[in-house]
Formats: sequence, structure tokens, C-alpha cells
Amino acid sequence: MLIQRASDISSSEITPENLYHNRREWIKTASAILGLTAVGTIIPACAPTVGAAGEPQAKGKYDTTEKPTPFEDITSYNNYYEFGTGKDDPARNSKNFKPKPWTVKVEGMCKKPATYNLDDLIKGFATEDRIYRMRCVEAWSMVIPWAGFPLKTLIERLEPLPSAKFVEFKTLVDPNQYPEQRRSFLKVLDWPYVEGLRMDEATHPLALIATGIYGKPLPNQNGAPLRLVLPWKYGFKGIKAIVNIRFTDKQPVNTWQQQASQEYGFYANVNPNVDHPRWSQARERRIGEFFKRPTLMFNGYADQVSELYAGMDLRRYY
Ligand SMILES: Nc1nc2c(c(=O)[nH]1)N[C@H]1C(S)=C(S)[C@@H](COP(=O)(O)O)O[C@H]1N2
Ligand SMILES: [Mo]
Repeated sequence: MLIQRASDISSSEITPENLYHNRREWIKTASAILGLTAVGTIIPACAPTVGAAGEPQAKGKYDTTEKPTPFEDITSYNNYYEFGTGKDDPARNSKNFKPKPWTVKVEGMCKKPATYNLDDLIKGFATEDRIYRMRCVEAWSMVIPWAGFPLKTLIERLEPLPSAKFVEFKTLVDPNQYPEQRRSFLKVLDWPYVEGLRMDEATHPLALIATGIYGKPLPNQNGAPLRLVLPWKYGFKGIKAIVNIRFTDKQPVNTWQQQASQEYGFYANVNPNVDHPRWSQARERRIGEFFKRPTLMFNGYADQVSELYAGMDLRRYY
């Protein structure tokens, strides 16, 4: 994601993360050729259900059978601009973040508006494991074993009115905890970070509220204590550290659309046929792999979600 306006940026400037990974991958590849061991890459992270190789096993119908990205990579290569724009800033700057106690304010067109303690809000929800692909709009991807519950479960508890057509989410504003929110000029983004979904998207069975990764509580850098996960959409829809949920009849203006509407829209469905104005979306670099791979329509979830967008021009509604 970019800070500058489109016109200020050449396409060569968007790939610092690719250079970083090229370098890392080159080291791994060189080590393999030389018969050395890249120690950090062979230790399997622990998980609730593990296979012979120590990886979480695909069980549910929405789980991908692709190899999960190591815990170490999922928790050290992040986008979370409140903590800084570098990929390693969130891990470094979120160590003292306080995800507990946590309150979530629910407002707008629903029967249960209130300010909830998070524990009360999600009391009794069964936690599920979901192994999902995640595709960032910057053209890198991971496979993440999440734990959480369907967003639908939470929405049903809040009893939206028939007039509610969208749901909007906001991230915490707290300059004491988020270094980037202490800036008064050269702000990276307008805070709070905002995202939104159409109600039928929000209640789709794939839409998840994540509270954990690899069977552990969600690390701060990944959006503790609760964040959205929408595997068919670009990663920026997956808003972190949610403190506000609002039901509305108007389409929310999400942060990246507000920042650069010619580049980022409301829908942000993964689409290899619609390029970003400054780079191709046809391929992606899976973190931990050397060669790029093709990006799949709806990030490989077309069978499940394409009917949500039947009849829509996906070039227009990007
Ligand atoms: N509040 C907030 N949520 C956010 C972001 C952010 O900067 N702030 N970045 C988004 C982007 S661009 C991506 S790709 C994902 C990254 O999630 P991860 O770091 O857990 O992989 O978080 C999304 N959610
Ligand atoms: Mo992203």
C-alpha cells in the first residue's frame, strides 16, 4: 500500500517488499545449493492439529490444502500502518499493545446497539480453525491457519434491521499505543482505519472474525484481539483491532478508497484480470517461495463467492 499519491510514485517504488524477499529467498536458495541448512525454515510451528510435517491439517470444507506459511513469517511480515509502514514495524512496535480488556461499540440499524465488553460480545461462540489463502493488493500472499468464528454468528447476535444494507468497522484510535497516530503532519492515513461490507458479503460463511493464528491468541501485529478475514478479497479489507461496528443503509467509505479512490475501491475482490493502475495483479509472490505464481479469481474462492457479484461489472466495482 502506498502513502504517496499515485502521481508521485513510479512503479519501481512499489516493490520494497519484493526486494526484501528476493534477498531472503536468494539466501535460502543459495544455502540449499551449497548443502547448508536455513535453520529458521525447517522448524515447524506448533499447531492444534498437526500432520507429519508439523503443519495444521486441512479439515473443514473451506480449508486450503496448500502448505501454511510459517508462524514466524505470518507474525513478522505485516501491514498495520498504525504501528508504522515498514513490514517489520508492526511486530517491533506492538509489543506493549493492550488487547485486553477490550470494548466494541455496536451502533446503527440493529436491535442490540451497545458498548460491549469483548468477552460478553462473543460469549458462547465456538472457535473454528480455518486455513485460508491471503492475497495482499501489493501482490504477495500467504496461507494462514486462523482461529475464529464466522462474522455471520456475531451479526445474528446483533440483530440488524431489514434497513441495514452494509456493515462498517473501525480500528482503535489511541495515539498512546499507536506511534503513527501521534503524527500531526505527514500522516500516513486518516484515522481510524475504516472498512465495510455489504450485508450479504458479511454474512457469507467464508467471512471470519479471527481471534487466533496457529492455535494461539492473535498476535498484536496481526490485529489482536479481533480482526476481519475475507479470503476472497485483498488483504486490506481485513481490518484489525476492531472497536466499532455500525449497521447502515449507505455504502461506507473505506480507508484505502478514501485515500486513493482511483486505485482502491469498496469491493477489493481479488481479480487477476483487473490490474492496479501501477502494477499487474495477474501474479503473486507467496511468502517463502522464489517464483511467482498466478493469482486466482476471487483468490481461488470463486465457487463459493462469485454469485455475490453476479451481473456486476468487476472492472467498475473494483
Ligand atoms: N487497522 C488496520 N488494519 C489493517 C491494515 C492496517 O494498516 N491497519 N492493513 C491491512 C493490509 S493492507 C493487509 S495486507 C492486512 C495484513 O494482515 P497481516 O499483517 O495479519 O498479514 O491487514 C489489513 N488490515
Ligand atoms: Mo495489503
